[in-house]
Amino acid sequence: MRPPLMTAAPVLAVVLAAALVGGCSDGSDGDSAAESTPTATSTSPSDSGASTTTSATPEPVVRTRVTGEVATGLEAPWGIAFLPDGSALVSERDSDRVKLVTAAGEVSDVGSVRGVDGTGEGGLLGLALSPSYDEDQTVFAYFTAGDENVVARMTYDGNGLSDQRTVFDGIPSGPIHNGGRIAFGPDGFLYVGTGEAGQRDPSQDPDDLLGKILRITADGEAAPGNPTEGSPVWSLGHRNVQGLAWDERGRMWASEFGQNTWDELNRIVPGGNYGWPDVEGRSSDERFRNPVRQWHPDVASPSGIAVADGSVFMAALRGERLWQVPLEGAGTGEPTAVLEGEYGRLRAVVRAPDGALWVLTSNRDGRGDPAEDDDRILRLTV
Ligand SMILES: [Ca+2]
Repeated sequence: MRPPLMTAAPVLAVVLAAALVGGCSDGSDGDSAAESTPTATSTSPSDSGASTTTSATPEPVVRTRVTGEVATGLEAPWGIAFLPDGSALVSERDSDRVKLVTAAGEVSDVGSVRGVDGTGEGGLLGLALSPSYDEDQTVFAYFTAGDENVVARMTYDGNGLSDQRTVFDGIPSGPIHNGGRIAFGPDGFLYVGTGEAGQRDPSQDPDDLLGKILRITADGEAAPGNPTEGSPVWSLGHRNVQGLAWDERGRMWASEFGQNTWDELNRIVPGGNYGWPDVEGRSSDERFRNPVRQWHPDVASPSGIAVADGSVFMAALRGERLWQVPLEGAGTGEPTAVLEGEYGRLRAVVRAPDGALWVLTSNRDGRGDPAEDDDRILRLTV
């Protein structure tokens, strides 16, 4: 099932490489350096099977391993937001319910989100906690409401959900590719990953909300300082963004589903055009920003991402594994994978307040092969 455990030597090499940031030979700024580094392709086009093996050796099992199951018996959990006390709110895509999961593994129901009406990949998707939750007890949710996807805010007072109010709407929905991840950035604004809802043209249209990363205020207005004043669009040319995270240097990362050839991990810059549908994965077209890493969909199909311990972690649905992409200077080190085939489809990964990673499985989303205890939340130490 897995290659034998490796020694700590590769890990040491990663640490050393990270310590030698100043010694990187490219000497240029992050994006262009990463994009022009030949080794920044995780899999070569001709050998996805072989490269899977290559990528899995050495595995970072010395550093990242499952230390427990926080919860079981969930139904297609999708979004997760940690509360100040270390418990988490978790959305279930198809039940419209929000669950409270404590660090000790107790699961309770805190209520439903009103107006969720989604089919296929739609439903109750991302959750995010207000940066000033201690004062306002506000939680944000992204969900499908019939023919559109919306962002709503509501109050969670420790017992239940109330005062629900839609703050952003009009994102067309579809049976596939509804995006759905939302997250507050270090700047205090809410970032929203949308999909293209199965349509090709909207991603390159700056006036269309599909195929974008949006940046809005807590009241749903276009955030000040966006590339086009008054527009919520932060970046364009995306296909289906379901993972958003920032590293310790404040750089923004996003995962994205490709069509048939390349899934992507992108470094997001304001106004950046990431190519879809004109290009999938890397290209030499200077109009578009290249992914920092790319994978074939059979080993990836990425949803949520998180940054922890100097790496981007990426939950893979079809790939049924957790990718770890070490951040090294201006670029990234060779990705490695853990949990390959062990827990099925993985929907989200998030860093808990205690530093552990929580990983949500997605085996009851209609495409998985659920075990009796699915879906689960796994706890990993990094
Ligand atoms: Ca792209």
